[in-house]
Amino acid sequence: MEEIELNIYKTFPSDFLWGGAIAANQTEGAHLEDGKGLSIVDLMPNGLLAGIKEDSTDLNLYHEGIGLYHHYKEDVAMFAEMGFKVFRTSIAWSRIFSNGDEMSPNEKGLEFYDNFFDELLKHGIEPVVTLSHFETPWHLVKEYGGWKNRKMIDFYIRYCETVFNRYKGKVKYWMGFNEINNIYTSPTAAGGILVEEDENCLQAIYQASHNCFVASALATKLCHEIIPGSKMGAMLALSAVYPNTCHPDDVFDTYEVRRRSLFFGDVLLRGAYPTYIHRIWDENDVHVEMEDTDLDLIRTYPSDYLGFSYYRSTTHKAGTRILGHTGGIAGTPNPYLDATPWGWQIDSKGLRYVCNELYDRYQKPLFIVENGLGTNDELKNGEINDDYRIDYVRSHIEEMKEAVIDGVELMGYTYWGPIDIVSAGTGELKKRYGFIYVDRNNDGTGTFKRMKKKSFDWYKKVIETNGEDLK
Ligand code: P53
Repeated sequence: MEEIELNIYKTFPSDFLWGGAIAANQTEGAHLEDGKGLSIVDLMPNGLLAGIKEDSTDLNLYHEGIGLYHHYKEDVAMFAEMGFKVFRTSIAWSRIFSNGDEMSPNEKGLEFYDNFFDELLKHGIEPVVTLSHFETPWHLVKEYGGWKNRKMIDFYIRYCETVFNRYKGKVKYWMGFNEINNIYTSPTAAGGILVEEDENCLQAIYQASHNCFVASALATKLCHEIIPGSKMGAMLALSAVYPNTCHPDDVFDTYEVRRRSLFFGDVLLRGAYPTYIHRIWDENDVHVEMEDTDLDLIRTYPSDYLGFSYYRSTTHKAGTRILGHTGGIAGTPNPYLDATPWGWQIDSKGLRYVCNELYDRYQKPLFIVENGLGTNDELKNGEINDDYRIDYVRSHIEEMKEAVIDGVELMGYTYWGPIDIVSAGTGELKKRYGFIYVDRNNDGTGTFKRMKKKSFDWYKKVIETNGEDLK
């Protein structure tokens, strides 16, 4: 009998990728600087949940972000001090192709990421790059209808080819589309489309998704060809969803809600449309246009790993499903959990649950690329004692370790917002995630000065001990 080699871990593997994660649009600022064009968030002053407001005069905090475009050396030095092995950020597509449909890239934009990635590598930090993080160039949405239009595949692939060639010696880990499954609730941010009042919303969503799946397959192919040994990940929002009660209707409806998210993983990781989607399409009059070779491409070039965000759990009551409309799944209160001031229920056990659920389903490596606590921080005598943040991260890392012992293949953990950033959901700065405080406020005041919070040294020790010392 052949001997089977078992990967049995009692704790995190020694090459576990500890680090932090941000997105270009929530941090860089430098609005329209060095040839950057408009991206969708530039027209979302109140965040993605409020959506596009074309003529709004409201303050848009994304325009200045936390000034990372000019502060990145100082910031990278602080990430290095915490011992980050990896750092996840996105490339702002509209810095490379300002409108999105140009034939040649903007050299200034390319130079910025060369410098940024070099700075990370100089400190021994490997970049992990999201290609599209709620950052579709506005021109492509307005003029072409965004991802509803198949032409987007060509624009996206031109952008991918440009950055793969440019950064091939610097970046090995990539992700195609941030939280693509959020297209149901945030079609513009996650799917780069505008849904008209009189339009069949699900038709638009599934057509755009299909175009993204083809683009992802082509990008994965290109990535492997241009950068040998590289890994292309899918990226989904996969916080946990529980049934509101043990009533079979709640249980089954919750399963259906979850499936709507896992659908994206099913296509991107297993390389095929699952059978259950046909009933959904049929009942909603959805007809997805495909070209002959699309399904072949999707099958031949699946994603290499699954990156996902996990913040909380929600509970779901049968009949309250509002997929396909902005606003999201509100959920019912869970009496067993505490919530943040933003109503996000804190549930570390849910992370172990989700890791097991996803690994059972896909048997591909998982990468927790977002997890963190966004809340108010109070500055007292020049200090921030964010023990609540330490508690949050500690309990999630404990459950992550359990998942590793359960047998889940976990590549790494990048804490979301290791430095305070502008929130994606609500476009504000008051909802802080950082181990590093940034002096910048909702009303646009502040010096952009950086300062360590108590959690900074704590996270440094966690990485130093490979997740052993969580005290
Ligand atoms: P914020 C919910 C709502 C909006 C964006 O969110 C979200 C989610 C969580 O699934 O997605 C991610 O900033 C996103 C990040 C974002 C983070 O969650 O509203 O990938 O860009 O910042 C946290 O607190």
